[in-house]
Amino acid sequence: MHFSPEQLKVYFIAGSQNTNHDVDELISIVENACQNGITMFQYREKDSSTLPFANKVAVAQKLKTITNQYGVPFIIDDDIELMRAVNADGIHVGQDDTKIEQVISTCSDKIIGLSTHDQNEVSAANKIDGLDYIGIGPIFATNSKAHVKEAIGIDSLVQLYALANHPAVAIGGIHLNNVHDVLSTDVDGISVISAITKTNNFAKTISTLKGEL
Ligand code: TZP
Ligand code: MG
Repeated sequence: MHFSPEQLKVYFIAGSQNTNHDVDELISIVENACQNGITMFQYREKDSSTLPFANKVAVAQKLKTITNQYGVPFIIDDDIELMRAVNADGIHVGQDDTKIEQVISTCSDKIIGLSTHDQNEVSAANKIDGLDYIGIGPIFATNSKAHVKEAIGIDSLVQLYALANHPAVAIGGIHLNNVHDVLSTDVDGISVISAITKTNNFAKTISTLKGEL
């Protein structure tokens, strides 16, 4: 799938660890999120995830069938083998994951994203050809990621986005009560886990994350 920065607008991330290891609930949430307007999805089995590879492939295939129906790009977190197994649209890696150089050289046909946290990481990302977008964060404190780095806040988001020469999505602790501050920056989009996995109103949550409400 061709990448365009508008796809970053509401970038939902989830894996079985975000639904108490209930895979059916994960699938149902992703379907609801697609129906209500997310623009990109990342399947992220990490942290306390216990799914064996074969199960990840089975879940990823189901999720990709759903996201395809809605034209939502399907991205895999840090697993080239899984990405290939289901012919996902892209791959996202963090600084301590599979090296971005390896991802670029082996996945040039895919959408490629990289997480960044500070000026050094954004400057280094600026020099990487073939990178489609960066994540900047965590913006606020979050419980959704193990070993998460310190929250950087809105002022640092503005500075890092100004420095960046790739489209960027803000991530970490973004909820309906603080998304307005993030939307007031120029950042291309908002990425969330719990704002969507824990919502009881998908339509309202996703519209608010888009800045429509
Ligand atoms: N990377 C940086 S913060 C984060 C990830 C995967 C977790 C975001 O989850 P939430 O629930 O939106 O804070
Ligand atoms: Mg990652």
